[in-house]
Amino acid sequence: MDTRPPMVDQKCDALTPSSRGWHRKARNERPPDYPERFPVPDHLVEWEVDYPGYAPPYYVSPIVLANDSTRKTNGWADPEDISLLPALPRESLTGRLTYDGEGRPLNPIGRTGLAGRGLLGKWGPNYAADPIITRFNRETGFFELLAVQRRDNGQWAIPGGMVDRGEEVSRTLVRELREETGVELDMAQGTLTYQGYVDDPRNTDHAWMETTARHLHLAADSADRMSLRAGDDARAVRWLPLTLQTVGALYASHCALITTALGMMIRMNPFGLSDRECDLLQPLLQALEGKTLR
Ligand code: RP5
Repeated sequence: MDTRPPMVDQKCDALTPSSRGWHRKARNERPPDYPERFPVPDHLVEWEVDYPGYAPPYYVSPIVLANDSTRKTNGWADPEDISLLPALPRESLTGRLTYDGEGRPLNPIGRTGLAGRGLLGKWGPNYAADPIITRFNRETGFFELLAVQRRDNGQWAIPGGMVDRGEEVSRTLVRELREETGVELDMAQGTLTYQGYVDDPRNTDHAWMETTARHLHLAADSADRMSLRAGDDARAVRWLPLTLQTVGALYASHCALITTALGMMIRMNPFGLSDRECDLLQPLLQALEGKTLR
C-alpha cells in the first residue's frame, strides 16, 4: 500500500485548454509503477508543434496485459496489438481523434511524456462517470462533498469510476456511487456539469480519461438519513468539508470538476439554495475560480 501523504495541488487545472499550459498532471505526475515521463514543457504540448527528439518511454502495466479481453473472459482491456481491435475509436467526447504513424489514437490535448496505455485498458478514451454529491452542514456552516479516499494513492476523490463495456453512463453514475459509498441516489435528478477530457495522472499519449459528471445537492435532512459504507476501491468514505485546501488536494481533475459544479449551483440555483447558503458559498467559489489556471 502506498502510504505517502497525498500531494497537495496548489493550482486547479481548468477543464478547457489554457494558455498557461494544460494537462499538468498527465505531464508531471505518475502512478508508482510508471517510468519517468519525458519532459514536455507547456509550449511543446500540442502535437501540431514540432518537438524534435521527443522520445517518451513506452509503458503498459502487466495488470492491463493480464486483462486482455481477447484472451481472458471478462477481461476489461484492449489487446496490446492494436491491429486486433475490431474497430479503432474514431471520436470521443472531445471530437474526432487523430492517430500516429502506427495507427494509435493520439491524446487530444497533446503530449504527456509517456507512450503506450500505462494503467488504462482502452486505446484512446477511457470513459468514467463522476457522481458529485454535496450537502450544506448547518452545524459547521461548511458545504460538504461525499468523498472517498482512494486505495491506490490515499487521495480524497469524488466516488467515480469506469464505465463498464456496454453500460450506459447514467447507470455507471448510480452504480459507482453505490459501490464506493453504499449510497443509492437517483442521479438523473442531478445537473449535468461536465463531459469531456480530464487530467489524470494515468493519462498517456495513447490512452486517457474522459468523464461525465453529474451534481446532486441534497437537503440536509435527506443527507443526514444516509448511512455511509466504504466499498470496492475506497479506503474510507466521509462528508468532506469543502475548503480551498481540501478541494485543491482532490484527485486528478476533481478540483476543477467541483469548482464547475459549485459555480453552476450558485449561478443557476437548481437546488433552491437560500440567500444565506449562497452568501456562504460565494467566497469559496471565488477563491477556487481564482485558483483555476486560465
Ligand atoms: C478520474 O478517474 C475520473 O474523474 C474518475 O473519478 C476516476 C475513474 O477511475 P477509477 O476511480 O475507476 O480508478 O480521472
